[in-house]
Amino acid sequence: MQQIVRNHLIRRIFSIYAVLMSLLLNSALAENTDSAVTQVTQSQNYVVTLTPVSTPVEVGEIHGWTLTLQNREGETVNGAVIKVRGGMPHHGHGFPTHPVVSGQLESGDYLLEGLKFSMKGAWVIELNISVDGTSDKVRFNLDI
Ligand SMILES: [Cu+2]
Repeated sequence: MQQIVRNHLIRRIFSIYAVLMSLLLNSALAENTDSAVTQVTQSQNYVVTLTPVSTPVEVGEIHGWTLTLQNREGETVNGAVIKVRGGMPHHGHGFPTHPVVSGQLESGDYLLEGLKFSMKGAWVIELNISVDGTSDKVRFNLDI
């Protein structure tokens, strides 16, 4: 009788463990997709999505982001020149590094390199996007 009770307990503990593990896995996956951020540019020419190359985005580490640039029809925009600015407006300082958009990847995405958040808090990333001599701007507010 005791053996049956013990087996039942063990099975119960394992099923609780399995449920907990799947919850943890799901929240990790959700976190991954949540870290991508999308904004429409000021003049509404483009839709820009920033996705960290790896998560979590740690304070004090240099990391890269992929930048997806699409027009209003959802088509990839090629040959854009993208300048990066930003910092912490509430603290009156910029980035501790000089992040750049180095070029376009084979996938059509752009790579934003050298970004570092030197402390926790509210950060802003501003992108100036020039395509064939026409410029547009977009601003991302990130809570790091
Ligand atoms: Cu600061």
